Amino acid sequence: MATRARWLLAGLVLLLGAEAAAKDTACTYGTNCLCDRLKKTSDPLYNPNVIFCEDFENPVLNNGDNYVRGVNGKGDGWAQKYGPPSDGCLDLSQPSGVGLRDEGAEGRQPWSCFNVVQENACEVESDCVFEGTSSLAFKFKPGDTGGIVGRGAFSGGNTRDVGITIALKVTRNYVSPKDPGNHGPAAKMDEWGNLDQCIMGCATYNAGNPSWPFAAGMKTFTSNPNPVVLRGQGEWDGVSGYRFGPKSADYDFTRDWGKGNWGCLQIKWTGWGTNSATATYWFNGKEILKMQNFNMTTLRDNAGGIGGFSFNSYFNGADGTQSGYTGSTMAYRVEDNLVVTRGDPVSCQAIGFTQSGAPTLGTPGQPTLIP
Ligand SMILES: [Ca+2]
Ligand SMILES: [Ca+2]
Ligand SMILES: [Ca+2]
Repeated sequence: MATRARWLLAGLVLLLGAEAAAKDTACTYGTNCLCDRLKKTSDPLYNPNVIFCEDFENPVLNNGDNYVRGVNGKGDGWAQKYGPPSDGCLDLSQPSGVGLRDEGAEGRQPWSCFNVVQENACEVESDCVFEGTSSLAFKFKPGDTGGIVGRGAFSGGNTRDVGITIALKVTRNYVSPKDPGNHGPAAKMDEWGNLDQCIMGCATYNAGNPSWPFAAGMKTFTSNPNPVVLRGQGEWDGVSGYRFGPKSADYDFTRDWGKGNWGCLQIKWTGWGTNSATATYWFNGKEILKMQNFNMTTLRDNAGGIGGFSFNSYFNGADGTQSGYTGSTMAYRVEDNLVVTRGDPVSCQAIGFTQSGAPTLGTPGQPTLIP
């Protein structure tokens, strides 16, 4: 290679090295994947506020297929880090005993309820990975509720200020709770705190809701937290719950996201547990929800802040409770680059999205927050 070309290449590498992680770019676990970069002080992406990061690049998270029934007897890599899965995600037809039923919960086994997937080599579609070499795919199997597949803990324990950024996708064959004629089912997103704080989007709250899947709910208040809702809508359930979500003018699944597309969700809470908490949500960089003066002083669970979350994909059945996923073929919800900070959420660009264009507002609407 000519000297001049080498210099140009070196310059290009330097330029690229200064940029954020890029969608569909391979990386080497432990070296230059997103979570490696966020904690490396010499990296432009370094962020000392990160208290949880998962890019699903650790190869041991992807070893569920190695389980051989009756032979192995040890939990797989996912189960050791985040497991075991619980409720609807456990296949009770598998052998009972410690560490057995959760083995192979990850992978392509018929009883597996999720799969750490690789590009062009997964069970549904081909754009399986957002960034790096692997993503997390929750499986929606016909008639199966799915559920919690593991639990992540924040370093440093509870926090009252939390920023969340995540890349999300549902496959094109996914049957959404908002699809016509399918208003009964609803699905949960990942759950925060001790499960009572379903702040990313929650089951029956989002049944039939245009703001699916981000119609959310919190429980265990003894009185109405009564926030000032500056964008979106919220309501007290009169008992112990407060539910909230975007308005159609600001977010509509079909218009602003759509099946088969990757989207970037960012969430920021401050002052959790105080009398003046705030919450702001953005989708693809556009503000979709904003609440202030959220009085959380009567919150019973997680009053001191939140310290972790559960990976979840619980799907209420057509009966609204537990008859499971209503689609006729297995579908995925896929997640990648989940970053949690004790402060501002990292940018969508930092986790691999390109700068989004100017937001377009749709026709105002009034989605119903069904309990
Ligand atoms: Ca990844
Ligand atoms: Ca796998
Ligand atoms: Ca991809």
